[in-house]
Amino acid sequence: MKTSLVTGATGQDGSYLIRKLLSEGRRVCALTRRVSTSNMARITDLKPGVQENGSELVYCVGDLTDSPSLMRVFDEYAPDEVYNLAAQSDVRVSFDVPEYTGEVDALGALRLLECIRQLGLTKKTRFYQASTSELFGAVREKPQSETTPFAPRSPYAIAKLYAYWTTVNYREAYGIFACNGILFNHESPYRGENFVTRKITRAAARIYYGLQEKLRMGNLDSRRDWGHAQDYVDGMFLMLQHDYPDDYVLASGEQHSVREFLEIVFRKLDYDLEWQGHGVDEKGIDRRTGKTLVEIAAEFFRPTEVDYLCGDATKARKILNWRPKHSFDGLIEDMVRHDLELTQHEKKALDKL
Ligand code: NAP
Ligand code: G4F
Repeated sequence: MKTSLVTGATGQDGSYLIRKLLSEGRRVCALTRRVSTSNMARITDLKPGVQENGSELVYCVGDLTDSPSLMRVFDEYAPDEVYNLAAQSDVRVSFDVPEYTGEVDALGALRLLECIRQLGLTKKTRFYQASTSELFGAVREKPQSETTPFAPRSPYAIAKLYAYWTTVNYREAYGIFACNGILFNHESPYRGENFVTRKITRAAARIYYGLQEKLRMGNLDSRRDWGHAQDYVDGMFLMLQHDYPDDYVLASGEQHSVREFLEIVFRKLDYDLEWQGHGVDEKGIDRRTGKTLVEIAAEFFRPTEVDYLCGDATKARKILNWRPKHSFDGLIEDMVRHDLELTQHEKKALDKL
């Protein structure tokens, strides 16, 4: 049985990837870190031990800022595959904690690759690095592909750039089967509530059920290429099963503005947003009731923004036969439906008080 180590196991992608790997019959070592409140919400249903199909799940504790903990895990499990998903992944927050972001996102990847090298696993262990479309930053061409020059615009993207090149370097210098997945934004009902799509679907559902009055937003005009996380973890898996290591863009090839995303979500809940005013004074007002549902708040703007991302995933399609199954509207449906259900439960619990 092949052993796959997943860092960032408690995150959005980790929670989908663990399920995928278990369904493929792997022994999965899910790396979690010590935090003061539970971080297991997305994977509470995944119990350790041998699963029904014979696969196995093991939880191990480690932190990307702590080499000894990583060495211990590699020494114990000698994984056949490592998916490095762990990161301080919030771009805006990376401006507040730039050094920590570098520790986890840049040096964290280096520490894992050093475990492979120092423990003599270079011929055995395949390595996936969660690289990002944020590397393209102030984009040099549209759409962006594997050959588009990088121009990072945040401490997060700069840290990820270091990890990207470290992955390439360890592939070339030591022959490690190491791949970068340059993934464009991917969302799901498991997306953290700090990211814009989930913030919107969660707030819209709360407004719908009368638990919240309005939503405070940052830059509505930035454009992103949004896909569904489930499709993107399939792509990560394909990269490590291929005959040779390489770097791939995964993207939907469609892009939409934050404003459009808001309008579609609210329309699904029977609101009809009309925009009035400019800059931080702009408001989103429901045409039917005249109520202000969206306001702008300066705190959600970034010192430097990535205005436009749209990916070209031709290489992944041709070489890995990767194709996303979810449409943009299907993604929004999935998220809205989930958050309506979640909020309905919340409301029922509150009504009982
Ligand atoms: P996420 O939901 O924020 O999950 C991040 C994971 O990293 C969590 O499990 C978190 O643990 C863990 N982590 C954070 N700091 C750590 C540390 N010091 N040591 C060990 N684990 C640590 O992110 P995601 O959306 O699943 O993304 C997965 C990866 O893909 C990230 O590397 C992200 O930067 C990258 N990426 C994401 C996207 C996207 O659109 N989602 C696009 C491109 C690239 P806790 O649960 O304990 O906080
Ligand atoms: O949802 P976001 O925070 O995602 P962002 O910055 O694009 O980063 C995500 O995708 C990257 C891949 O390209 C990953 F590497 C990264 O780890 C993360 O998963 O913001 C999307 C856009 C930005 O332009 C932001 O300025 O939405 C804009 N935005 C407008 N109002 C907002 C808000 N973003 C957040 N988080 N909150 C707002 O209120």
